[in-house]
Amino acid sequence: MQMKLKLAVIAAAVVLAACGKKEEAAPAAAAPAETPATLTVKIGHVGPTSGAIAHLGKDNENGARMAIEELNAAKLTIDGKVAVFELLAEDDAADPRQGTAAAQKLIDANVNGVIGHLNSGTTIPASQLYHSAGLVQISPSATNPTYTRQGFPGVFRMVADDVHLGSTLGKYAVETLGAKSVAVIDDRTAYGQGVADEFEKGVKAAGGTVVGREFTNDKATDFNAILTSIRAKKPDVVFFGGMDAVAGPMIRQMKQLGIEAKFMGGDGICTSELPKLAGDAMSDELVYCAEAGGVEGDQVAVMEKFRADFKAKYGADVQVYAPYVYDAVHVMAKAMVAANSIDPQTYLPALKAINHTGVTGNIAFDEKGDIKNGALTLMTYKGGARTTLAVIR
Ligand code: ABU
Repeated sequence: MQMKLKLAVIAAAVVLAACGKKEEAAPAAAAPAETPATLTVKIGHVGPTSGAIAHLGKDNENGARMAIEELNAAKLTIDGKVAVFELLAEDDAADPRQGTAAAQKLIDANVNGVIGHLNSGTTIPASQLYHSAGLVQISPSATNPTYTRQGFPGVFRMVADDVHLGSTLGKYAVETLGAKSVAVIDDRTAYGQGVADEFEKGVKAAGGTVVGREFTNDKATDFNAILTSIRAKKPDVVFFGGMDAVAGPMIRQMKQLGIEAKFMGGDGICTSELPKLAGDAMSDELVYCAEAGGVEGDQVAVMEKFRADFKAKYGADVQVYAPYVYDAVHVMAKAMVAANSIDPQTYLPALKAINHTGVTGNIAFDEKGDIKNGALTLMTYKGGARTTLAVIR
């Protein structure tokens, strides 16, 4: 037994010695490559990705996704770390209550900034919550002037507002289309009513007459009663303050009722989708509208490339606002890099001072947060596609 025990001890010692020798003989392992520290940057986005204008909400959201992918590929450094941008996308269904619920969700998730919302009716109430939470918000498309007139330091708008939009369209109706009388319909939303009021003022200032004012809502599909009333007044132009999902069926019903007036609207109807929504009622040069932004000169090719890249990536034409969302994400990131911080209150001064040439042109904001030197693009539809008539500043 004793001998067996001795042998076992010797065997164990040999194994241990061999192990030790092996370890000693192993070449020194190379130090593992240091992984650079990362910083997660949460960007909130809100738009209506469900409901009648989901096509517009998805357009916006894809604009944000495209920018986020590019930012991540660029491996920007903020505070000595590689910034990893994360998109937190929420749906507000263009409904003011869902808008504030979505805003609260993003605030609770501690986002570092918000791009949105798409509609004025959701953007304005949500802006109160973002302001109270100390967040920065850039709306790519809400055009009601109230948004930037509340005295909130953290609000920004990428496009011209309804005062600019409505008054320009009113003047255009009288002076260029030669309208002597117009009828006005709005959908009673913050955007629709506001832009229609400004259109009325523009028509009157240019010497035109408003022969009728009617109301509908943003979910309506039957306009027979209001269009019949308008037909009796024989206007040269029917202006609609609202979105394309309502404008399309309205244009169809105008044709059914034999109304031959031109149809006008703001940026809410000035979409790639409108010809589909209006169907065979969409004849050439029947509809006039304006996008609340625009590019000229060398920037046209930049915008065209963006549109081609967007279509290749998402299999859909840009509706209206995707390029403005894309630029909004980029200017927010640029301000973070300039301030070397993702804290909204720290990068806010850099955003206020931003000067960036994006796909939508030069981006700088005035003291209220509105785009400086904002453009409008007047458009009509020919062959079922948007056709630019003029870019106006
Ligand atoms: N600007 C047109 C659509 C968005 C809005 O409600 O303002």
